Amino acid sequence: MTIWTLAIVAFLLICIIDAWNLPSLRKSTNDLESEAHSYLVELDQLSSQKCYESYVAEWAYATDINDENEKVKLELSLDSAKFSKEISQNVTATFPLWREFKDPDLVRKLKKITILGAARLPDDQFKKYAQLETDMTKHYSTTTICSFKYKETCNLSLEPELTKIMRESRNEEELRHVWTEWHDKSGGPIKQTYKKFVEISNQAAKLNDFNDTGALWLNSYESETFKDDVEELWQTLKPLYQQIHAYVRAKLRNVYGDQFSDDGLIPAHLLGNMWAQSWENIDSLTSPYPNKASIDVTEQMIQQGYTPLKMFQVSDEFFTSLGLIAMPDEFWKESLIEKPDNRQVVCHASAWDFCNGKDFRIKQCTRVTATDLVIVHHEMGHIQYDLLYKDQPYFYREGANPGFHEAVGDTLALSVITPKHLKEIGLLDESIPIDDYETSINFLFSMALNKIAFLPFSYLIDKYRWDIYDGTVDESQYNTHWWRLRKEYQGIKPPNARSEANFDAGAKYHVPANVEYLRYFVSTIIQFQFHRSLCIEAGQYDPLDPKKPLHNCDIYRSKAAGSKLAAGLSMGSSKPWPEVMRVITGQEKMDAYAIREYFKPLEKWLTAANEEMGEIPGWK
Ligand code: X8Z
Ligand code: ZN
Repeated sequence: MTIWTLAIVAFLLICIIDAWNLPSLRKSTNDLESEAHSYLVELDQLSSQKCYESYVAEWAYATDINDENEKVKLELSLDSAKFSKEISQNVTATFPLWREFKDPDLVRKLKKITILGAARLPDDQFKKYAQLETDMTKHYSTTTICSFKYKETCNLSLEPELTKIMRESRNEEELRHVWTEWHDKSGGPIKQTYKKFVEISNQAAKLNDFNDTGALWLNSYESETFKDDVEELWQTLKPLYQQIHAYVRAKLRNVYGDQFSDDGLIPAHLLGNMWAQSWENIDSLTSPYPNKASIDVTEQMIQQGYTPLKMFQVSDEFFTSLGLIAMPDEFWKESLIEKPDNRQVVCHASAWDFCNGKDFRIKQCTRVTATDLVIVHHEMGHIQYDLLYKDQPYFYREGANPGFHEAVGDTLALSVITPKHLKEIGLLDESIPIDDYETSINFLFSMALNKIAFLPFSYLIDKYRWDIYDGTVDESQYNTHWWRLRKEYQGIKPPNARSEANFDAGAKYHVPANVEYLRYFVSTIIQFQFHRSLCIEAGQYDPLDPKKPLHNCDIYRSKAAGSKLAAGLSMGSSKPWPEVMRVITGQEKMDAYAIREYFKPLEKWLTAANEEMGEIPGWK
C-alpha cells in the first residue's frame, strides 16, 4: 500500500465516522423533530430572559439619554445579538435539515429563529451598526432650534414646541423658519452616518440570505406579491387622494396665495405637520362647512381639566368595555406618559413589551390634544396586542405582520372619535347636532385629512429606502430622490431650495431610528377592514341601511366585537397573516373596499366641490 492509498483510506474512514456522528443521519426524523420541540421549549425561557434584560437597558436609555445608559444599552444589545446568533447556529448545526421537518409549526418557529437581521453580523460589525443607529436617534431626539419670534431662545424641541407651532401657527414666515431649521439641523448632519448605516445594514441582510435590507423588511409580510399588492392599493386610492389634495390646495391658496405657482404642488410647510404626513391640523382653514359647530375636542379636553393620565384611563376604559384586557398595575406604575423636564428622552411615542408577561409600558410625551388622544389609543393598541399573545411561544409573540400591530389602536380610535362617541364620553356638547349631512361631511373631511393624506407619505418612505438599499439610488442622490418621491406621490414641494447638503428624509424619526414604515400604510388599509367587520359584529353598521353608515359606527361596549378581535390577535404570528385576517374580517386579503366605503359620501362631495371651483386634481 502506498502512502497515498493509506491517506485515502484514512480520509474515507473519517468521513464515515463523521457521517455517523451527524445527528441528522443517525436519528430518525421523528426523533429529531421531538428533540427540536424540546429545544424550543427550553429556549423559550432563556430568550424571554435575554429579551427582558436588553429592554430594561434600552428603556433606561430612552427615558434618560446619557453616556452611562448608552454604554449599558449597547452592551446589552450586543449580548442579546450574540445570544440570537448562538441559538440560530445551534439550530443549523443540530438540525441541518430542519426545513424538511414534517411539522409545519416547527418549521415556522425554526425559520423565525434563523432570520436574525442585524444580529447576524460579526460582533465588531454589530457594534458599529448599533452605535450608528444610536447616534442617529440621539441626534434626532436632542435636536433643538431657535425661535422665530424670540431669536435668542434656542432650545425649542420637536415635542412639544415645534409640533405646536406647525399645528397652530398661520404665519407663513414662522412656519417656513421652523420647517427649514428642523430639516437642516436634524436631517443634514446625519447624512454620512446614514450612508455608513445603509452599508452595514445591507451586509447584515446578505448574511441572512436576502439581497438587501428592503428585501429583508418585506419578508415579514410573507408574500411574494406584497410590493405589487401595495402598489395596486395605492392606485385604487390615488384618485381620492388627488381630490382631497386639490380641494386643500384651493383652500390654502386663499390663505397663502403667493406661496403657490401653477405646478399644482402644495408647499410642505403649510399643512399643519412637520412632514406633511397628516393634515388634520389645518381643518379649521379647509373645513367644507366652516359655520357648523366644530367637532375638534381639544378645547373641551383642556376645559375639562384632562391630563395625560386621564387620557390613558379613557382609552383603557374603551378597551375593557369591549371585554378586552385592562392594563396591568405595572403598566400604570412604570410607563412614562409625560415629558420630564430634568433630562433628555426619546420623545417619539412607543409601546414596550418586556417579554416577561408582566411588564408592559408606554413612553409618550403626551399633550392634551385630540390628536394625542388618538395616539394614546394607538399606543394602547400595541400593548393590548402584546397582552393578548403573551401566552404564545416566544417566537410567536409579535404581530401577524408589522401592519397588524399598528392597526389595533387605530381601529378602536375610529369608533372613539365619532361625534356620537365623543358625546357619550362628554367631550362634545349634547346640544351640537351631529346627524345632519353637513356635519357628516365635515367629520369625514377631517378624517380624510388624517387618513387619506397619510397614504402616499406612508408608502413613499419605504419606497425611498427600498431604492437606497437596493442601490438604485446612491448617496449623491439621497435628497434629490426624496423630493422626487415627495412630489410624485404627495404632490408637495419644499418651501425653499434643497440640495445634497441636506438630508430631509433624516428629519423623520423612523429613518434615523431605522423603523420600517410600510407598516403604517398597511395599517391604514386594514384598520378600515377591521372596523367594518367589528361594526357588523356590533350591529352598528349595515351595508344595506343608509341610516347606519360605516363612518358613524361606534363599537363601544360590544363584547361580540371585542371577542372577534381578540380571537385574531391572540394568535400572534403563529399563522400567516391572511389566516388572522380571516378570523377578524372573514376575508384573507388586504383590500381598499372598506376604506372607500367609509369615505364614499366625501369622495362624491369633493369631486363636486372641485368641479364647481374649477380645481383640477393632480399636479405637474
Ligand atoms: O410612529 C408612530 C407611533 C409609534 S408606532 C407614534 N406613528 C407613525 C408616525 O408618527 O409617523 C403612528 C402614525 C404614524
Ligand atoms: Zn405604532
